[in-house]
Amino acid sequence: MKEGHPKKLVMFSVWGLPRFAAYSFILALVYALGFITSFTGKSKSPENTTQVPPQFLESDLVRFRTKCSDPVPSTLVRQTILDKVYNGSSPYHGFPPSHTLGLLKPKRIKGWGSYGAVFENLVRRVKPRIIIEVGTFLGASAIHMADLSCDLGLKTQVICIDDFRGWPGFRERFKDISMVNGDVMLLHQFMQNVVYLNLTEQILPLPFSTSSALVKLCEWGVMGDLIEVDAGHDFHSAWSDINMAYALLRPGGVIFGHDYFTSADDRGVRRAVDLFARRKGLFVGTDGQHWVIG
Ligand SMILES: C[S@@+](CC[C@H](N)C(=O)[O-])C[C@H]1O[C@@H](n2cnc3c(N)ncnc32)[C@H](O)[C@@H]1O
Ligand SMILES: *[C@@H]1O[C@H](CO)[C@@H](O)[C@H](O)[C@H]1NC(C)=O
Ligand SMILES: *[C@@H]1O[C@H](CO)[C@@H](O)[C@H](O)[C@H]1NC(C)=O
Ligand SMILES: CC(=O)N[C@H]1CO[C@H](CO)[C@@H](O)[C@@H]1O
Repeated sequence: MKEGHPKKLVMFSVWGLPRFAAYSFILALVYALGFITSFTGKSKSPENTTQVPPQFLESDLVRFRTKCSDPVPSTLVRQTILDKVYNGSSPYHGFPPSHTLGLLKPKRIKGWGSYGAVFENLVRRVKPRIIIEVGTFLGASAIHMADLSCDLGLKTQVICIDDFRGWPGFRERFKDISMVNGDVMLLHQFMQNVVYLNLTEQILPLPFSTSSALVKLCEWGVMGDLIEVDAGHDFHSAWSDINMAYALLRPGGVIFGHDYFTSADDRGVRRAVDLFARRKGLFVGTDGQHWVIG
């Protein structure tokens, strides 16, 4: 390629372009060549690449925090989250604000297998004081678990982790959920459902990505007696959610989740659950479409 310069120079002089234009062109060409070779040179330089031993990569994939801070008593969990996330006051205070009032339905609930027998079976068995739900959407399963707990006379808090974005394209199936400048009203419709059903003292949203919320709950010592995992259904999401959520499980508690049998991501949930159980030496039970550990 280096022989290209003089040829171009000759052609220019033949065309009789002004000297200045020709020089500028050559300057630009040389600059571009230097730029390109500097790039290709870098990527080809083996002494500048660090060889990472493969066993390090693999152990990173299975390394999760397993020990959290000392557990906060169940009676203080709600206040802990109000203080850490909501500046000490309930997010339901003054809800709904005037700018979303007209965009919400009095009640709009839709879930998937959210009323399966597994919920009643586990609430009866575990008698949870704290339920952590990873993946809430409009609150069908959270509300169902809060109702079941109330029926048993338990004073149960349900902590609902969800970014309340749904998933890309979910509005194709939920056209009635309003969107304002790209902001879908999932969080507010979920809260409206909770308000409508008088469950604001039992159910608290934690509107963040599952991993960022689970990291913080571990740091704050917020543990769950019953933990439901029902967020991302691809292998890597489920794998990370299950591992991180398990660190929050109180001794004797139960962790469970939906879609053990669905085909999403080549049965991503099931592969993640099975791998997790195998590594921990745990037994996976099933109840309808749900997996249950504990
Ligand atoms: C299947 S829905 C939950 C349904 C609910 N458990 C029920 O039965 O009514 C999954 C939810 O997980 C949430 N989600 C998925 N990936 C997430 C992530 N990485 N962080 C936070 N939320 C997530 C979505 O916003 C969605 O609302
Ligand atoms: C948090 O609450 C206190 C009162 O308890 C108030 O003075 C303060 O402005 C609030 N901060 C924010 C960021 O809302
Ligand atoms: C919620 O509480 C209000 C006022 O106490 C009551 O009128 C209403 O029937 C309750 N709704 C439900 C679904 O329990
Ligand atoms: C870490 C390392 O080997 N860095 C080298 C990368 O390549 C430049 C020159 O191309 C060297 O100067 C560095 O020492």
